[in-house]
Amino acid sequence: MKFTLPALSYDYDALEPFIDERTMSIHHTKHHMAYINNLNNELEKENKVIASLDQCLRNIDNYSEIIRNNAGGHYNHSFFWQILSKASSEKDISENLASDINKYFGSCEKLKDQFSTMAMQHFGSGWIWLCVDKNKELFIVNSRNQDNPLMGEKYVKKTGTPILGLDIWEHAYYLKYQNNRKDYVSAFWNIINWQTVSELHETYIKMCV
Ligand code: MN3
Repeated sequence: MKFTLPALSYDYDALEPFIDERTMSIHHTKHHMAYINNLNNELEKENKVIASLDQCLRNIDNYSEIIRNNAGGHYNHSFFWQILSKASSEKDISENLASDINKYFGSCEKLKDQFSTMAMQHFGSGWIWLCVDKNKELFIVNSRNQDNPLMGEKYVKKTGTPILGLDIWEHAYYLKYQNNRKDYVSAFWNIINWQTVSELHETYIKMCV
C-alpha cells in the first residue's frame, strides 16, 4: 500500500489572514508530499509494509530513523490539517473537554498560555501538542522534528494521544511571519476546529479503560 496525500477539507486561502494561501499550498503540496514520497520510497527500499500509521508510530523502535521521520511527518501534517478551520469558535468546545480544560489547566486562557509559552521556548523545529494520557488526563508536551507523543518516552517527555497540535517548523509560518513565531502562535488560536478537537477528546477518553 502506498501512502497518498490527503485532500484538505477547505481551500488554501480559507485560513487567511492567520495562515496565508501560499504557505498552506506549499506546506501541503511540497512539504507534506515530500514526507509521503520519502516514506513510500523508504518502505520499498527496506521491503517493509505499514498497515496502520498509528500502530507504526506506537511501535516506532521497530523502524529505521528515516521511516520514523517521514511516518511522523505524514501523521503530524494529516493531523494538523484536520484540527484547523476558518469557522473557529470556542463555543464548539464540548462540555466534557471544557470541564477537563478547567480541571487540568484552570481555564482555556491558561491552557493557551502554557501551550504558547512552550511553543516560544521550543528550540528549533518541532511540534507542540495537547494530549490525553492513559489516565484520561490532559497535558501539553513538545516534540522535536517530526517526533510525536505516540512514539513513547524515548522521544517525548510524556506519552499520550494528541487532540491538538501546532507545527512550529519555520516552513509553517516563515513566508508570512518571518522570524516572528510569537504572532504565528497567537494567530493559531483563531483557526482551531474545536469541534474536531472535542470529538478526538471524546474518542480517546472512551478508549481509556
Ligand atoms: Mn510542517
